Amino acid sequence: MGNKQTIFTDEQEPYCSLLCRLHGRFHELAPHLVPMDYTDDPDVKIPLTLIVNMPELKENPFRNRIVESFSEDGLGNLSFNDFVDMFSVLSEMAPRELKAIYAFKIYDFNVDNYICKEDLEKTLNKLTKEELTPEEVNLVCEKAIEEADLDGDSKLSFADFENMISRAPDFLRYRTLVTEIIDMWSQA
Ligand SMILES: [Ca+2]
Ligand SMILES: [Ca+2]
Repeated sequence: MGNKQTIFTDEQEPYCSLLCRLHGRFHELAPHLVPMDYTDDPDVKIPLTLIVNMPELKENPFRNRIVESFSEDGLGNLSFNDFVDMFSVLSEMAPRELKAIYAFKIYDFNVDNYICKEDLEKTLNKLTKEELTPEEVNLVCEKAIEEADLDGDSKLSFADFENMISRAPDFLRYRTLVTEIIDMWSQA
């Protein structure tokens, strides 16, 4: 599981029954791949194509990026540990900081550890269901980077991204970009 954080904050439900329930969901997705007995921690992974059709994800415009971001093999396949991590972070109760870390990964489409203008354009187009003209998208993304880019390299590191989130209330008229980044998780 590497050093990824797995945080259960759903106090309504005991840890064990939550884990059992998630295992049940994992098994249901691919009964032919996933054994019921997990005592030996079998090396089983479920492909992205099966995961993205789950009710929690199938309406989410970022479903593929979400699954890829939690996939330790980077190919979109999820082990049970990856699957548990994904549900922990998607949980309404997950700390904002942890959501921000994964939001950054998700919007970093080309996985270079920066959010550049192209990443931001893809993000905005998905969030607004392509209702904005290309000129509007261009303007918003340019302005967002200009305002959040602390070190002036014209792309957003995680520190810049945190800066963008903290400035959300002033974030042009498209503050929704940032609030939705956070809110979409709790709706997932
Ligand atoms: Ca990037
Ligand atoms: Ca920067």
